[in-house]
Amino acid sequence: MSVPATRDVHLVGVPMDLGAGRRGVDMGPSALRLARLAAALGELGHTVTDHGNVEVPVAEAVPAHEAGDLTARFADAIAATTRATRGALDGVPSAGMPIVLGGDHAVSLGSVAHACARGRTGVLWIDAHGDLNTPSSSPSGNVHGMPLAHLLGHGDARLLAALGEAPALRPEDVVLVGVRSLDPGERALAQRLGLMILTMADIDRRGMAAVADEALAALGHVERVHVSLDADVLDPAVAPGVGTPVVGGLSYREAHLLMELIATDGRLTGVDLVEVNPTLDVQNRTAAVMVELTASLLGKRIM
Ligand SMILES: [Mn+2]
Repeated sequence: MSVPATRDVHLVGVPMDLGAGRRGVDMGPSALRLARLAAALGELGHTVTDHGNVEVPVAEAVPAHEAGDLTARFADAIAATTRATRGALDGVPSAGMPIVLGGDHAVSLGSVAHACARGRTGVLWIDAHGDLNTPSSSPSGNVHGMPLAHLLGHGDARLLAALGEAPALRPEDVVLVGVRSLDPGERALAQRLGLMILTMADIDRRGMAAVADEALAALGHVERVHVSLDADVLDPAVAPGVGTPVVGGLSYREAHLLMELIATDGRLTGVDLVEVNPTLDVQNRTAAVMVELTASLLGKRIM
């Protein structure tokens, strides 16, 4: 089994909770740093540079009319943060591996757009949800339920403009893994685009090893693979510190196996660690699990 060479890892925090329905996920970058993310990767031989945090508007300081846009709450502020995130990632050398610390999943608007601008990139969206709503389909107006739809070119014009010049992500360049909660509009968009969604039922029936192989094979046509890891893909018993928990998620071992198989594949070019909410967590357990999974993703092995 091949193990990836040591990498030049770059941490970029995006302390944003504007896309989430529940506050506190803006403390995610701190929780991940406190859980010794840099040290865990350093112990594997990687060099780690921490770029600090992108500046993100505070919800209370955003004009009330924008916060009250019930179809895409805080869209202007999230668009600005998307641009700022892309700008911060420009500081990562092209051979480096960015790890974006969220923040709610809307931080991936910036990270995935940036990855795609550097070259055609396959995305593994590892999540309990589809994040495929648009302002017209979203039941909540919370943008953290919409980033993947926007990256695919569908949704709010302000958010789409913030993704930059890179062409939208192609449907065949995305695989969702671990999904167990889709809104009707999300299911319709996924079917219209022909997205590959590997659900918890697929993992139950065929096992994680087969599902991971299937996901990576579906992205066999790209040289770059970006992992967008939402903590809520894990079972809430493993990762209680998330804003939108859904029962029946990945076990600790299933999640590690998925990370190990992605690492072995050798095409990983970037990672998002999102939706860790310390205010809902138990003694930083969720951040600790996310750090352990990141170590597996970057080559940690039992033997
Ligand atoms: Mn998500």
